[in-house]
Amino acid sequence: MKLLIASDIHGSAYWCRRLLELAEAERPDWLILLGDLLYHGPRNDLPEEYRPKEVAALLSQWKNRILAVRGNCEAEVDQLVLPFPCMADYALFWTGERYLYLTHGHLWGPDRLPPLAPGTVFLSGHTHRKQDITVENVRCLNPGSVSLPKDGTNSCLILRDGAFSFHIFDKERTI
Ligand SMILES: [Mn+2]
Repeated sequence: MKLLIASDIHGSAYWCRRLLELAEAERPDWLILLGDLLYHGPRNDLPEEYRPKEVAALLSQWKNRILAVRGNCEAEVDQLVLPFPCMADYALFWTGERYLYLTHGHLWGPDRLPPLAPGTVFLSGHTHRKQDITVENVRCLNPGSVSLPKDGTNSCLILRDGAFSFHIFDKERTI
């Protein structure tokens, strides 16, 4: 099982293309998106090539391979333009080895964990900062933000052969 896990695209067509280019190369079983897909949100600057309609069209090409949860910037109308479910507050995903609890991060986070079965990995975005910490025996991972990082590097997360690793995008590429 290979998973590509990303969060906080925030309507950037450029970074959405970079993410999908990586997905084409990695061929994950699932592309997991932890919310804040289309809109920049009032607290953020506009990301590079801010074009929500184009992001919706790009993500639609991966509709059968995307598992998404709702971010705090998602609007009800998003479900009308995205051909995969995007409005759930959380999802549980079985990798074949363990459960992943997937959520955006504004409702639950490493400092406010939901009740989890032992061994479950907690995955959230929202802070736009990469994180890999263990809280009360729960591993908590954050892929950072694809488009608007607050820790200096645009990033996502890959689960490959049972191990998580961060993917850091190099910045200076046109696509
Ligand atoms: Mn966000």
